[in-house]
Amino acid sequence: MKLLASPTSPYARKLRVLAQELGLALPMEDTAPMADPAALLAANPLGKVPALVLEDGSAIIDSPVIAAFLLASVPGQRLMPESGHGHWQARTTEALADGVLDAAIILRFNMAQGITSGPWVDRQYRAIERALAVMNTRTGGSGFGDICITVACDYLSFRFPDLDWREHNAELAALADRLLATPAFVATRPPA
Ligand SMILES: N[C@@H](CCC(=O)N[C@@H](CS)C(=O)NCC(=O)O)C(=O)O
Repeated sequence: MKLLASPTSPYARKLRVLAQELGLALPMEDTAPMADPAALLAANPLGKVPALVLEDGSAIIDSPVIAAFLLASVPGQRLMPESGHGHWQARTTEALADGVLDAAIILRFNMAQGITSGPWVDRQYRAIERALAVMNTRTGGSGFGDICITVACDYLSFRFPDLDWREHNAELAALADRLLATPAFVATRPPA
């Protein structure tokens, strides 16, 4: 299997860290989504990375679905409970962290068009702030949830260096300090 992804995609980083922690080989094919390469559109008509292409040529798309697939590939994995309350809470933490990324990416597309203020922009910043505050209370819930949170926080550091998410979120800062030093996070650091 191979992951169509770009080295700066935070959704892909979540999967690349997860695969390393699960002991799975997940070769990445460097794919620039905005260029609409044929291989990506064949795997994902939405034209988004990451997309996972399996040995038989079929594809799995959307990072939460791909994450669920990777986790299910390793019976007995310890990164997320396979069922019950802990399972759904871990997936909710993933949705919160992915939502921070979604809002950040909306802001970036707006910035690229010169839009840096207005109600829609403010709404994204407020969503990010609220989600960070809730994630700050959810660290340590599961290994997978902690990966998702750390990926989202580090993406903010990467793309929004002026947004000081550490200031009011001490638990997030402590988590990120610990996880960002691990080999899987170091190996998937986005290129400058
Ligand atoms: N919900 C998707 C979001 C993926 C996404 O937005 N990827 C960005 C790159 S980080 C992309 O491919 N953007 C191109 C586009 O929106 O056309 C996931 O979790 O995989």
